[in-house]
Amino acid sequence: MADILEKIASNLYSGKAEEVAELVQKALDQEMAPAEILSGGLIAGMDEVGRDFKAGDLFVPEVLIAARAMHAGMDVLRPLLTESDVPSAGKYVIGTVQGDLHDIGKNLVRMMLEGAGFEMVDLGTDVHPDAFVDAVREHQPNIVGMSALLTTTMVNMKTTVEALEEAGLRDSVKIMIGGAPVTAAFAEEVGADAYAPDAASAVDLARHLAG
Ligand code: B12
Repeated sequence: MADILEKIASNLYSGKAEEVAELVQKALDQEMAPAEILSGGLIAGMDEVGRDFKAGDLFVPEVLIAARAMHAGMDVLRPLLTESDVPSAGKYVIGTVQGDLHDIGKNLVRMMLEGAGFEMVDLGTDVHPDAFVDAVREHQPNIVGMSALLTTTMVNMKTTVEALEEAGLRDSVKIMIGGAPVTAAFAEEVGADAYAPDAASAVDLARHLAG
């Protein structure tokens, strides 16, 4: 069992998208739980990519190819993570903040929230504060979620909170933030309502905030 997770991780590391998708399907056929495949295979592989990228052993093109393989694996899991007949748990607008192109974590959070019954509006990456404001005005969500992976773009979470305040919309939504460099203390500092360290706790938190 663990062997297949290692294979998923190592194929993801090498950017073999087709193989990753096939292995994820194989793990599912062996009745492995989607959450286990996600954390023990896909996320474990991406963690290794992150470590070697940081150490200078991998470069942006390799990381991009690994990210594509991660998405291929996530595509296989998506129907299972989002399969549910539960009534809407609320509306949720999500996006990666301005200047930031990282979307793997955001997409995972979106998938898990979809699975928990939230109606998701995904604004994508590099989202300008005004685009968050427009989306809140248009969709009137219960919650807005922002993702940032760079220390240089985290500040745009504050800018977005301020833009919502200026538009008179701050009190109409709860704001959740996340991403590797983000902390609970930072959430407080920028005036967000909450922080979640991963997709599973994002679901618990969203249920709590929307309830
Ligand atoms: C993949 C990757 C890329 C890919 C992104 C592809 C894509 N489609 O996303 C590419 C190659 C494009 C890239 C580019 C760059 N990257 Co990059 N990248 C990474 C890497 C290796 C993995 C990130 C990832 O996907 N992790 C896996 C996911 C599942 O984890 P996650 O994002 O943290 O998400 C989880 C939680 O944080 C949380 N969460 C996330 N979002 C949200 C939102 C909400 C609302 C909530 C509640 C929770 C939540 O839940 C998620 C699931 O559990 C990291 C290293 C790392 N270990 O983080 C570097 C890293 C983030 N990148 C880094 C850098 C420097 C860059 C570049 C500047 C490199 C360059 N010189 O060009 C560019 C910047 C581009 C830009 N403008 O954004 C640095 C950032 C350093 C810093 N202190 O700011 C890192 C940390 C690598 C490093 N150690 O040096 N990168």
